[in-house]
Amino acid sequence: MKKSKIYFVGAFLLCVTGAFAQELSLQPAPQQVVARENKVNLPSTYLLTGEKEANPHAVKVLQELLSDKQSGKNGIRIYIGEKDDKSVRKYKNLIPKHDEGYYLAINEKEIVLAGNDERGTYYALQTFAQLLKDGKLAEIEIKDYPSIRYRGVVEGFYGTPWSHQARLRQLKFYGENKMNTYIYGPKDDPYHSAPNWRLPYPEKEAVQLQELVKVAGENEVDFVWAIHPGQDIKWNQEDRDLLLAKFEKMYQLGVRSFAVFFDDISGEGTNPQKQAELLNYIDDNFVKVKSDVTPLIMCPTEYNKSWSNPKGNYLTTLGEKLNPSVQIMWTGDRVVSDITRDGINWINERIKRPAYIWWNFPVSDYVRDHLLLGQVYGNDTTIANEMAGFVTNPMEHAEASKIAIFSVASYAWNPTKYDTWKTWKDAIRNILPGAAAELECFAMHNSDLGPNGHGYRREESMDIQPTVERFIKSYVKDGSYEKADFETLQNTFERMEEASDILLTNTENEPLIKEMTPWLYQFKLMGELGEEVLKLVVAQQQDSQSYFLRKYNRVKSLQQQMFHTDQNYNQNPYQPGVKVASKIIKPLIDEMFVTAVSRYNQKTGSQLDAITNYMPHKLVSNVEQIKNLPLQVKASRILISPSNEVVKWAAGNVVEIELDNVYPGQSIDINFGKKEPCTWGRFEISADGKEWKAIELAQKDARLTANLQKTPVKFIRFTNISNEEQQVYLRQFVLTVEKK
Ligand code: LTM
Repeated sequence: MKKSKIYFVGAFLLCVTGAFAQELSLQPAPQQVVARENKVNLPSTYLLTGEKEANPHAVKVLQELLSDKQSGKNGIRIYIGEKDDKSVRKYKNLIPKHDEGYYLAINEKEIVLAGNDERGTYYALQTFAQLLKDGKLAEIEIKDYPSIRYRGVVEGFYGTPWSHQARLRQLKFYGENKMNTYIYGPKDDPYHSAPNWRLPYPEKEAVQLQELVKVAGENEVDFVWAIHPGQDIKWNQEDRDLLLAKFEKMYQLGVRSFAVFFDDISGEGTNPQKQAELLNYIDDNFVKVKSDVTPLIMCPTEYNKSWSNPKGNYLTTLGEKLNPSVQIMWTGDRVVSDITRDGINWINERIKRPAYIWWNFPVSDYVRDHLLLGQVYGNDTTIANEMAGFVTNPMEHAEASKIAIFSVASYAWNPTKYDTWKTWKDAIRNILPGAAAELECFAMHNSDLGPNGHGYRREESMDIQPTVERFIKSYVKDGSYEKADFETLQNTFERMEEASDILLTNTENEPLIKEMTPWLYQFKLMGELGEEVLKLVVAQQQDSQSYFLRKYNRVKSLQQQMFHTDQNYNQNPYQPGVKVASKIIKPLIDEMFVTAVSRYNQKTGSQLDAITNYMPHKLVSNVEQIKNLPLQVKASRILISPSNEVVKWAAGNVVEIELDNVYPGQSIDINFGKKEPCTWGRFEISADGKEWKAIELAQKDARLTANLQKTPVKFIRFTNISNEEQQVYLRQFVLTVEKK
């Protein structure tokens, strides 16, 4: 009898070394693996049993995998099918009794691919595909199933919706990584949201949606179509009928899973009683009437703890009134937050069912100048039983989002075996095998979001953090540093340049490179800048004035080129520009530059400027959702970075901007997303922060404007002078001044 070992894969990977371990590096990690240490050579002939009854999508994958082999009587036996199929009946007891579970066995005589259900068989095939490398298979037995029932993606961000081609690629990717859900809900699709949610899709879009539904099915993904009617819904029979008519239209396109979103709305549409009535109506008159529609999903208006009114009864009303089969989405303790045990217990108690998690990462619609390519971490790995589903809201960059999506697939399938670092590296190798080292370098330094209104931050540049801390501490103190640290930094900058060049010319995944191109340009410049600043550090210490000046001029030129990239690429109206390596590397380079230049100035009596880019103006506010929003400067315009969600602005609360100097004011342009006359607010300006002058704003639709007629201004403020909380959107808040 051969020696066998039972491992739970995380431990297993630690125990087995060398090439064997590599080949068994399965993602997501299976629940249980029994591996023997010898290999099976897949012969050129096979004898397949069960292909007529088994899940056709699984059979198709198998046939593709065996396309270079022949069917023949003396070949290896392959059994494929679902638990009650004749082909795999004798293995029935070995198949995990879980939805989407499967049993997979490979030995010299036979291969068994047996699902507890159709999707289980399909997932057995996906694991088999990973094991099948160069026609060589490890002798292995796997019993596997997902820990979380629904796993996938909610395309629920603001910004340019994914293209049709991008979505088709995504669906294939989900199937390969055992994700079973794609929720279609791009905020900027007008037929998903107000005002056009009542209308059918135009022909072209309808045909594309039909194709997406079909391709989702082929990849064993539920295509969930979501509607977002809350901003202008009327609680009457006419709108109910219109909503059902729209669902019926989508049903005719093939959709069998539906969601209703009530997030980011204000006014009448937020009433929980009415929302519950509508959803139950849809559930009773549509979902349950059709025999083939999956349970309805809803996203509440209070979709995170920080927004739930402690004195209100919004969530408990939904919990009590909504039909038990309706799934309720939840983003955690905040809009953007990681899911904890306490947090999920808190919500489950109120909604009387396990929450369906809408995880707002790597979505970047509130930090659009950043790419979020870092690791997925922070979610509790022991709460699978407390949640109904886990879907990630991605970036508008579909391919670049795959790093996080791959990781979420791994987390949601088997959270207790989820390995953050390994999965991140595997994700990168999966997405760009030919330039994985370069993508790793780029992703390592493009992970954090920068300061943002949600206060959500991520680790970045972890590989060099200790070096950076040591170097800066000693260099700033007395100009000394370890040679090894200097060399590490030099290598890092060199690697950044190399990685950018190699990625920019990569042809393996063109859509990915296209999405990343502006950031790759910027990353290369950042690497060059780092190298030049290190040279500046040396030149300053060597007292070589002419060399120092040469390097100083080059640094200035690189800074200008970076400014140019920032001003000309990715010019969206929200957070325009291109930020890279902003958490560790940029501050390091800036600090080295400032220190070297001021020491040079001191020594030589020169007055070279040591300005890096900085924000000279300040935002001060006691409006919770505004106070952490970044300011931006675009030429002579100073703006508050807009926010996507409804802002709750309490009576008396203020938003104030303090400029670094007094400037002749040109204009103010504010948009709170409301057409009703803005009688609740007062706008004022001041040159000294003591004497304030109220300025009348002209209103056209939702825009509030005034010409400031060169009045000297250093401070501006907007106050809620009404007696009640206002619910508004911060679509635009721009002050324009005259700059010399
Ligand atoms: O998170 C939810 C439920 N809704 C919106 C999303 O559409 C948006 O992408 C994220 C991140 O900005 N925030 C939201 O409030």
